[in-house]
Amino acid sequence: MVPLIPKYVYLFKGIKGVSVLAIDNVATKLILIGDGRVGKTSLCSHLRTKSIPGKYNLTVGLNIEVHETLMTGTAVKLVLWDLAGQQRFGCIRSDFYMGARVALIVFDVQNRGSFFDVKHWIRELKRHSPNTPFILVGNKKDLLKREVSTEEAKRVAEEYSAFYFETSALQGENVEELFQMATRLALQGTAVAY
Ligand SMILES: Nc1nc2c(ncn2[C@@H]2O[C@H](COP(=O)(O)OP(=O)(O)O)[C@@H](O)[C@H]2O)c(=O)[nH]1
Ligand SMILES: [Mg+2]
Repeated sequence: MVPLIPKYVYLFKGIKGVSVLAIDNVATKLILIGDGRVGKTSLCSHLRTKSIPGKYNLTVGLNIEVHETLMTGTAVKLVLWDLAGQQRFGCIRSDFYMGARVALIVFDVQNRGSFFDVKHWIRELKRHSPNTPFILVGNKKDLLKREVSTEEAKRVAEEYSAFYFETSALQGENVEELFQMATRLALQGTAVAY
């Protein structure tokens, strides 16, 4: 009986391997936009330990990372497009927006200017990719000296029928929930059950 055990395990691994391959091609593009230093890269970093190594492309000033997640049993590759520099709205190439299934528009709750610029980022997203849904993200919620209240940010999100999340990329608060919701939005209208 002993030699049968490794054989059985091998067969089981084989079946598992096939099923993983079958669902492996569910990939979806997420972009992060917002002023510099609001925490876009930090939000991605929080997911990094669970991510497979992504591509770092200096030429176009982009960090592209792949984060694997599960949506009710289906493996999904969330491809995160994060600008490597401190680009301003109006300066970003249109191929950055192309094919984006969901966008995170991030501001810093301690920086009123970054909240003010949210409207410009929304306009830019609508211009390049009018059908891409977005989530408004107020980051650095761990900081006590706020310049933007939750109510105020919620009102802007409601204006565009968007979700609003408050996160702390530093402490990891609400980050997992944010990306789960983003994945849900990204997969809307695809054949994947979630
Ligand atoms: N207190 C606090 N600092 C943060 C948070 N997220 C990012 N930071 C800090 O803000 C700075 C800019 O973050 P970064 O992720 O590079 O911003 P990006 O330019 O939007 O990608 C860094 O010094 C981070 O450590 C947060 O949630 N709370
Ligand atoms: Mg960055």
